[in-house]
Amino acid sequence: MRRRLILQILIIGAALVGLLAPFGSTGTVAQKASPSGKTLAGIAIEEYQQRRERLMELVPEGIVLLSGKTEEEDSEVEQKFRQRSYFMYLTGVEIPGAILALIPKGYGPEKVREVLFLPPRNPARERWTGPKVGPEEAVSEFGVQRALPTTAFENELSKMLERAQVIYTVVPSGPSAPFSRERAFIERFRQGVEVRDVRPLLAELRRIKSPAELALLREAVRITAEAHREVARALRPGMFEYELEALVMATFLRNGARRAGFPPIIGSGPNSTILHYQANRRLIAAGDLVVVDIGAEYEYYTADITRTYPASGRFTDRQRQIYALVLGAQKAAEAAFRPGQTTMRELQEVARRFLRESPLRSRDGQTLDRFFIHGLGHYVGLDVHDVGDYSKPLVPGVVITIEPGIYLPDEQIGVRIEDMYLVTETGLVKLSAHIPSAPEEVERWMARRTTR
Ligand SMILES: [Mn+2]
Repeated sequence: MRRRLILQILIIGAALVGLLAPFGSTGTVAQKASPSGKTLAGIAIEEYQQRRERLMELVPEGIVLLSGKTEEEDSEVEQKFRQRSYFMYLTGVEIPGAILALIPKGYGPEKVREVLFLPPRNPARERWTGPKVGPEEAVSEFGVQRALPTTAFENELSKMLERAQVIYTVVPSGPSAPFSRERAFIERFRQGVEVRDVRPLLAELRRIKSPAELALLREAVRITAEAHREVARALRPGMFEYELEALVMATFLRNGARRAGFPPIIGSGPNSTILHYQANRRLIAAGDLVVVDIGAEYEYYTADITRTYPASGRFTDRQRQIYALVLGAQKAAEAAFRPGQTTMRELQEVARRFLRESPLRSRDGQTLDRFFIHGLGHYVGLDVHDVGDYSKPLVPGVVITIEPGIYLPDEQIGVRIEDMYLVTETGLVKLSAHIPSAPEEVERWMARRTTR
């Protein structure tokens, strides 16, 4: 339920020289999948090659230009580097300042079809940040056809453009787009060349997850389930919300997650009714409900799973009624699902109707669907709110959340239950099914709490 900037602007050509940042470790989950034995962030380099090939098939008449993330220029303190999701999807490369060019028709005497531009190596800098892959090593390390220093980019680009009529890239959008460096760059090359947005094409590729991606997502779910178990065992009145946040983050990192896929939401009492509550500063009181909406990011794939806990270990009657209704809405959506036919919007309508038909009311007599104030779910993947068209039927290979919620501020009752599902040929597979969600199961889970 958090709105992240999932479609961050990709740069083409801007900031050709970036500082070098840590080159990420490779994972263990999907390493078997690579004939060459080489993986980048848990995905075989052959799979990255296939992704680039599939994109090139979609744009035979054009070229694709994508820029990776550069180092934050206005940040006082170095941040951990996270590659932009679109760039990561096509390359697995985590070197700041990289640029990818795909030329389906090929260019130059060798008819090269893919070029990765990397900042030249900087030995003095590497004393600080560790050895980096430079253009010389990139062909073997990353499985790209050709690698060149970013200093050669403009020169090469004019050769690539000789036979292409269309540039596919991430076209900046939003209020600041006209002032962006990306826009200025596009304008320079606009003469005689059409610029189109590559995002819809990439979003459709990213919507369907490969077996290797699913393995990483399952690991992210496993780690997130661990964190929920720790929360259920530790939670009691008199704790601060941030103590649970600390437990969650420790569990993520201890289990090999790179980071949280989004800031953990630990909302108790009145905060349980604030959808994107992230301050996590409140002292938890007896009788509170505590919404815990968390997701570990394993390699680049994030989980997103919410449970709502009674701080005292038992739901009150009213809390239990609301909780059961939310759970019922989730089950109604599950039951209505038909692979390859149902859309997210239809599921949403099923859940809404379920809430509307309940005899339960708010204090002022309204039906409770009026207090389900967000969408029922979303795709999950490289981004927590992953890309993909929501008007399309949910086909095998997509991974979604189903997360109904009811928020009653004047009763300090907020309940959200969120699980992750893989769509298969036969229906939904609930990836987070092993995390208790029935009210009595949650209470039993919490009853094993350690006493202090
Ligand atoms: Mn979510």
